[in-house]
Amino acid sequence: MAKAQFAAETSGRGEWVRQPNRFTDRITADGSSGWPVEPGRYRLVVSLACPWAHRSVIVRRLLGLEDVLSLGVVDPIRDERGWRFTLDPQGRDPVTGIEFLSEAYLAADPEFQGRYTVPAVLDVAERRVVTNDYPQLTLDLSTEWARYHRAGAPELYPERLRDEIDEVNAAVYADVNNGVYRCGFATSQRAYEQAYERLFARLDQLSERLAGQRYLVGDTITEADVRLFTTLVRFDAVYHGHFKCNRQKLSELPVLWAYARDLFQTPGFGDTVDFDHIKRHYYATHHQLNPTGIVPLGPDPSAWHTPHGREALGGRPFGDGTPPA
Ligand SMILES: N[C@@H](CCC(=O)N[C@@H](CS)C(=O)NCC(=O)O)C(=O)O
Repeated sequence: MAKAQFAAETSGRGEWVRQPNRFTDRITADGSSGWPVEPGRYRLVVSLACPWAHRSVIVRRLLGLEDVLSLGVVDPIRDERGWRFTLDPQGRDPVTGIEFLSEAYLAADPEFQGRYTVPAVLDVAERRVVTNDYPQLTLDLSTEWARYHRAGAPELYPERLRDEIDEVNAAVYADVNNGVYRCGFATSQRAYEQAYERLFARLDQLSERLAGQRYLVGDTITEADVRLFTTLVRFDAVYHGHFKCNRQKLSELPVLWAYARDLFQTPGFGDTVDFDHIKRHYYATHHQLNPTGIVPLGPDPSAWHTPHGREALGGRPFGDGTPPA
């Protein structure tokens, strides 16, 4: 991230303030937005390092949308031009032909001056961004794309639980998903301490909630679990050290650690995690936090596969549906 941009997202009190999502068009079943759901028309571009993008990778897989919405993965290391397709042959995304994600942002708005962020959904033919609105994106995959879900896809955003899911998501976003960034990117002691207190107070509250129930809302996995998982799975690998979220490690918070392992071992979750991309991205691109760019070797990821015992709480991960293949 460029220094100037970093400064632009820091308040006078040293608090990190995230930029709004600029492209908020929606892809809809009835096409009323001008962007109809259509197999093969769009491409989801993600970094496997990014927790916001990771949500969409999990939801796409849980719902079985792989053949309908293709996936482009950028190099975890950005240069000053932003996310690159350097993992692909000739350094180009094989479907859209672009080298940098910025090309798709500037095709949508030549005046755009914000950060070129993942996840982004591109219109393949026009090679332009349709949306980078990551919170709406996963909800739309659950609802607007329903016609193309696999048989047995779980209901991640069931109508009867939406209010409760939205409420949990709002708190988890403010204090946990974005809270770790507010710790890591704070530029004053006070802003860091406030973010840290809020983060761990919320984690304590979530521990209490999850002590007696297997999932956050209802008795099956939902969008709420997806959103909490993507932060928890990065916690010990990057947030604990790099972002100074270090009251405890996740692995020292028994309820949340078991909950996170339970999800990790659920098809669609752990099989979408790439610790190499995660660690290299955070430690090697935030130069203001880690000027040497050295990437730590630990922690040992094998602990994610140990028994969690959460089956004893009941719950039916996929409800009446089935796990993805
Ligand atoms: N779109 C949101 C969230 C997505 C986001 O922050 N993605 C990060 C990766 S985790 C990104 O793409 N950053 C690019 C950059 O900072 O230049 C935002 O602008 O803050």
